[in-house]
Amino acid sequence: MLAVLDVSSPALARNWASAEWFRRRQLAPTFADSELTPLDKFYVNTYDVDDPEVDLEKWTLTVSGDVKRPGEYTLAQIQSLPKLIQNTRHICVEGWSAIGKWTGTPLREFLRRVGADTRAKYVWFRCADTYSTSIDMATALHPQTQITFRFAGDILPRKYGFPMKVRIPTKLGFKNPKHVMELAVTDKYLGGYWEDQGYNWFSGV
Ligand SMILES: Nc1nc2c(c(=O)[nH]1)N[C@H]1C(S)=C(S)[C@@H](COP(=O)(O)O)O[C@H]1N2
Ligand SMILES: [Mo]
Repeated sequence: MLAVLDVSSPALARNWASAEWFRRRQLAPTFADSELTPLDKFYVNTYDVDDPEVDLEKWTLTVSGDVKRPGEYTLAQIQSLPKLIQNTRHICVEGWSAIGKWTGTPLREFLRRVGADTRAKYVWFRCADTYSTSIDMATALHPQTQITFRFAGDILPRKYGFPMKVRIPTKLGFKNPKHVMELAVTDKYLGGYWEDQGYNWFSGV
């Protein structure tokens, strides 16, 4: 059964108001279209496979943990949320960076719709290629943290994370999960693929 996307509460609104503090102080730079990295210079980085061959017919985003409306969300449901286009820089620890145009919905808007408990410490992501990462709640509520389904004006290409990635311009590249299958709101520290191998968990830019 599909969960329903709506409803807000004053308690959650207070939490988002406190997230304003974060918004005012730390916005990642944004760029003009003329500054976008040419697509043939936009690297693909994966620890294993570039395309885990997600079947869109079967794909849903599983939402679990401390949320009022857990369950399976379709891409159509997520795409019906307010959209935001951002030109931001992706920085990989392996020594490359690139400026891209990403379209999606603020993650905080989605968290609001699913009734996430924003007092929880973390949001954890599981990907189709078994990659994973997790972020602090303040970053999840940051206005530039985006559920992304379009890149450079097109459907997100498979090698860049089809059907959905989470774009976090305030974090290093490895904390931007591609091919996301599950999102969990939790107080439990669940680390991530590279984090478990010693990469700094916070890794802000
Ligand atoms: N599912 C998944 N997401 C991932 C990775 C991965 O291997 N699998 N690699 C990370 C790393 S290290 C980087 S730099 C970026 C690369 O994103 P891009 O291939 O879209 O440029 O994806 C991140 N997200
Ligand atoms: Mo990376």
